[in-house]
Amino acid sequence: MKEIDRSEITPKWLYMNRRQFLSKVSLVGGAAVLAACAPGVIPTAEEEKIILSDMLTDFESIKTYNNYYEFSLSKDRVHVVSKDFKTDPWQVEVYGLVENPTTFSMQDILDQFPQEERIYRLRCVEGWSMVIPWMGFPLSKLLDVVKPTAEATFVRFQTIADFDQMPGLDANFPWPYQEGLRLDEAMNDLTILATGIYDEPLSPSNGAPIRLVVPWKYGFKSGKSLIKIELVAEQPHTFWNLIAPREYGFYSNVNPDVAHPRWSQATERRIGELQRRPTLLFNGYEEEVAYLYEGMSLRANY
Ligand SMILES: Nc1nc2c(c(=O)[nH]1)N[C@H]1C(S)=C(S)[C@@H](COP(=O)(O)O)O[C@H]1N2
Ligand SMILES: [Mo]
Repeated sequence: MKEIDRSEITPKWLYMNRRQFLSKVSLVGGAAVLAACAPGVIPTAEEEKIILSDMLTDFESIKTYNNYYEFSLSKDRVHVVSKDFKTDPWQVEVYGLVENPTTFSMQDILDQFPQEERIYRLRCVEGWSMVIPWMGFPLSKLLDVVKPTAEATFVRFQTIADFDQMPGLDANFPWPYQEGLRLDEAMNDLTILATGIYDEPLSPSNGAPIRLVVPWKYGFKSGKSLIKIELVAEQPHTFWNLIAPREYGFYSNVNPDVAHPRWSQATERRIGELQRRPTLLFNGYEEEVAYLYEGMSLRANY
């Protein structure tokens, strides 16, 4: 009989030792947690409660409860319809207003950019959330290689639209799925390109083989299965903004005080929990990103 590996049945935070755990979760916490993780500082019971309140979402839910419209509009069908999605060979073309336009194969990317774990909250604009242990690397590392020119002000992200493999493309939407960030948002250290979750390569349902993750914005900004990254001078069109401009703005920062026209954003349902919990400004990453929006109305720039 094959013995069950502890890691198959135990949430990762339980088998990591406490110190490792605290250093890793620092990224999901707020100010109190960051303070608690300074070297030599032991968190108070109150701080530890905040840390433990952001427990990782179980891997099964992360892989089987998905928004990925190119495959299916039903969250619980995406993983079924996408399971044989071919992601090898795969290339990501980085071009536009850059000194060194480069087409990276997935192998180039894994060879050139050391992968690190980033545990982030993910908040969908629909009002549910997860805590996901991504593997990936800061997008800024890749942009440093291609060197945006002085005219580059925005980054446009384009994801794959493969009619042979993606039945959801039959739906009448403005394909391909596109997203955008201001260049300074793209350069922020929290913005990553993810290639794995829980020490495994991304499943197709989560955006294999490489996807964007911008944890302080609603989940739809984090485009899956990227094939193009273009540096541009003008704010790019984005998929959801084209469909419903009054409902989905370019910025889409998580904000409990700015309601969606059809529902409140004040609370969220964390997958795996029964009670709703309060939604945090910038999804809890205010300390890291508030500087990007100084002097800007977050209501006008929704
Ligand atoms: N290409 C593409 N990327 C996408 C989507 C999509 O439909 N197509 N859905 C977005 C939405 S609405 C969310 S909430 C997240 C969900 O990511 P997850 O399924 O990995 O949790 O992916 C985003 N990226
Ligand atoms: Mo979403």
